Amino acid sequence: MKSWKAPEIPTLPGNGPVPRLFDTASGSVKPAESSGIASLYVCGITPYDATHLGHASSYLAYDTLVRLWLDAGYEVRYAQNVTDVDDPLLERATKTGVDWRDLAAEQVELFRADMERLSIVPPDFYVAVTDTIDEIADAALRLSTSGFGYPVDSNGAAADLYFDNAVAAERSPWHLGQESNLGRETMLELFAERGGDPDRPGKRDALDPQLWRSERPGEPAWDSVVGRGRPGWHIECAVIALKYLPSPLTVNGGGSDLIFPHHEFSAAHAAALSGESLAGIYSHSGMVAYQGEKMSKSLGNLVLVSRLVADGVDPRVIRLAILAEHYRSDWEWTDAHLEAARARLTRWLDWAGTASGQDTSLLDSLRSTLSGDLDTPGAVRLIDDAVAASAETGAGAASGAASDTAVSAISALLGIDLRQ
Ligand code: 5CA
Ligand code: ZN
Repeated sequence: MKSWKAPEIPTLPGNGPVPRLFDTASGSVKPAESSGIASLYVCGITPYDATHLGHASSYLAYDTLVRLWLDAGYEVRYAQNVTDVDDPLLERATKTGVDWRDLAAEQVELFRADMERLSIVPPDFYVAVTDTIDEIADAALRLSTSGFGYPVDSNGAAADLYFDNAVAAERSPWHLGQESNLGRETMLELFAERGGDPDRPGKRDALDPQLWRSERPGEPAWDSVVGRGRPGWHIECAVIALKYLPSPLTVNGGGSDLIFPHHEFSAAHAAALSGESLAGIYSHSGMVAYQGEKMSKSLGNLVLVSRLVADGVDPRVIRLAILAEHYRSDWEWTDAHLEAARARLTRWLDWAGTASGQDTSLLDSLRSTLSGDLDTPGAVRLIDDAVAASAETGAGAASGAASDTAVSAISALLGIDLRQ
């Protein structure tokens, strides 16, 4: 599937350090390094109610990682999916009386436009689940025939397929909790909340996730080697990651609401399929709230990128408002964030208008700050300080005066183009 237009990234002198990134599985900050290509899989949208600021903050976090990898001199390979067949999408389509395919296509188009406006580096592989059904069914079959999967009867319909967590713990480099480090009680709660079915009779364990759902009346279904039906959620991302990227991934990323069950079981399926861990680092971005609760499609408390832009907000202001928060923190969007970012952009633009010369001092400090777990608020402070110092003292590199190199660094590393 086509992705979107890539932003222009200026070339900077020299290379930055390899970025370090917090890994949920080990609970530590680790170098996001690779001996070959740096590979990244980021979970994409379920295409309805796109693109809200929570989505934007998650894709912006991994955009920053890609920019730092490129600056470090790495070749990057990046894949992202679109969950274009899933219960919540089907429910929304039914409720609003539109065809689920039309809803998905329209929302993916809006998402692409928003990503382009926000200067987010596109994935090399932008992959719809509905274009990958055969590979996912093949993987479900392989898992079943090799003892990792088993059927569960479904009231007259053909059986559904489930993944056997206990077998995987014995026979693959994965065990339940490896990625999330959660206790069973918490897992059971989150599993029920986030699309799982702990109480389904016939499962060997309440937390075994579904690999394949056989056709139900009124639901989309595809003919496949495991019968007519559609894929389970976690196997989709495992199969797309394994198909398009070298294994193990350097980084598997997404919002923290995906830590369990989604990334735990994507890791499980991938380990059973490939014999290797899915990723070296499991990275998660924090949740953006609005009006006191997590911004979510189900609650409807959304601020859409396209709405802000239609209201005349410069996309750089949206980007800057999000970058001022650390990607791992949970925070609440308010109009004050927008106002602060608007004023900041104005100050930065005035400063950049006076740029001259190739002084690299700000570039050096941005590189070293950002490489510490994507510290964008720290980077924003560095630029604020330079701008403030230059306003006070007038001239001279040490006084924070703008250089052409500094302006290019802000564009390449933070994606804020101050030259227009
Ligand atoms: N299609 C699946 C992943 S395979 C999915 O979670 N789609 S989504 O549309 O619900 O979310 C897309 C991405 O945005 C996910 O990484 C999710 O964690 C992130 N996200 C959703 N809501 C928020 C929020 N309020 N704040 C931050 N990130 C969010
Ligand atoms: Zn996913």
